[in-house]
Amino acid sequence: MFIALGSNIGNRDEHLASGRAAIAALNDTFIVAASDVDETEPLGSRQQEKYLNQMLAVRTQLQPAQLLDELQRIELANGRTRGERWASRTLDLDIVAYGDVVLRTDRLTLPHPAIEARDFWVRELAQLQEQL
Ligand code: A4P
Ligand code: MG
Repeated sequence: MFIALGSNIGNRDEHLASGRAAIAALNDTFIVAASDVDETEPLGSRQQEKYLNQMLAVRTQLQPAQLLDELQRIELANGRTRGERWASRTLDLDIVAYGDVVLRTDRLTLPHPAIEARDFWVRELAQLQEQL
């Protein structure tokens, strides 16, 4: 199971570290590998600060919807406000893939539709595969 972290406001390194710690603290959940932290140009046309992005390989007993609840709680605890889509954010946590699960509900699409479209995700996934 892979979780992508992104931050482009404030102390980005601290937001990622805090996200990693909160994920590691979830019940029956373990971070088994971490990619490098990448600094990336903001996607899309709007003016934004650069992002720090990172991906984690995680083992968890939580079901996808439960995991999404927890990730959204962690985002909020890290000062995330939900305005317009793709707005700047302190911490974004996306489930990139959950095993072989294919899902399309109002709340959750798996695998994440951008899994092959983002160069940095492809690079980070490759780094994780090497460690597993
Ligand atoms: N949702 C559906 N599927 C998933 C999933 N697999 N993982 C729903 C997580 N959430 C999922 O997300 C909107 C809704 O997507 C959630 O309520 C959830 O039910 P959000 O985090 O509130 O909004 P968002 O992040 O602005 O939208 P979205 O579509 O998740 O955008 P992305 O893909 O997160 O892109 N540029 C760089 N360089 N690096 C980035 O990381 N990220 C974004 C946002 C834009 N530009 C970026 C980056
Ligand atoms: Mg998101």
